[in-house]
Amino acid sequence: MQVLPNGLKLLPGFLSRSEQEDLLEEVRAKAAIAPLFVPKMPRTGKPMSVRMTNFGSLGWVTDKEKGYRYQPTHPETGDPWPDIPVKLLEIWEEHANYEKPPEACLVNYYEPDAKMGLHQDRDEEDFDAPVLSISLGDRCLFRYGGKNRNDPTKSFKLESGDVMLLSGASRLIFHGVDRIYPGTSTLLKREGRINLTLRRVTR
Ligand code: MD3
Ligand code: FE
Repeated sequence: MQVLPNGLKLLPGFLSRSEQEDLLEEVRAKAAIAPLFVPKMPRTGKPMSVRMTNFGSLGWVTDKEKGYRYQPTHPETGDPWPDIPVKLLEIWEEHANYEKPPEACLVNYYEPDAKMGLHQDRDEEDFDAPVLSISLGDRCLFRYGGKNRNDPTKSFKLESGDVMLLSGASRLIFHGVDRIYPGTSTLLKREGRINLTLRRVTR
């Protein structure tokens, strides 16, 4: 495990190819029930370039009218989110070092030209719980800074199968995805990247 500045922990190549394939298969099956949706920015309604869905008792959604929030149902189907894959619960159990299980698994799907601007994750009640991220598919350029937007940033590449743990000081750092490198992984059927983030929302 690599520990980067601000206590951000990286486990490169944590998942084997066959573990990635199994996980992807499960994500695909669950995303067929809870389809990817286009998140819209609060107030402006501007679409984000990433598409999303969620698994778990709570899912992160955003739209023009109600903004960023967690809710128990899919914004378009109105159905409860599918369960979090057991494999992901096991990874949390082993590596999160936190007594309660995750409530949300946010699924971000990046087309080759998608990105995510620098932001903090502050929509959870519980900032003591870590966030655990798993990358699948094409490589990306991940950027992170400090707790203030103007703090200097560093960037590194995240690859398919990498796991990242954001706990302690790293939990409230600014972070984003500058770009995807299309065609750098053969895991997905087409170009693009999937990121799964496990979070505890309530205390
Ligand atoms: C650092 N996702 O969903 S994962 C997000 O690759 C998000 O899709 C990115 O940022 C992605 O909010 C980055 C790594 C990550 C996730 C959550 C964090 C880094 C984080 C929360 C706090 C600090
Ligand atoms: Fe984030």
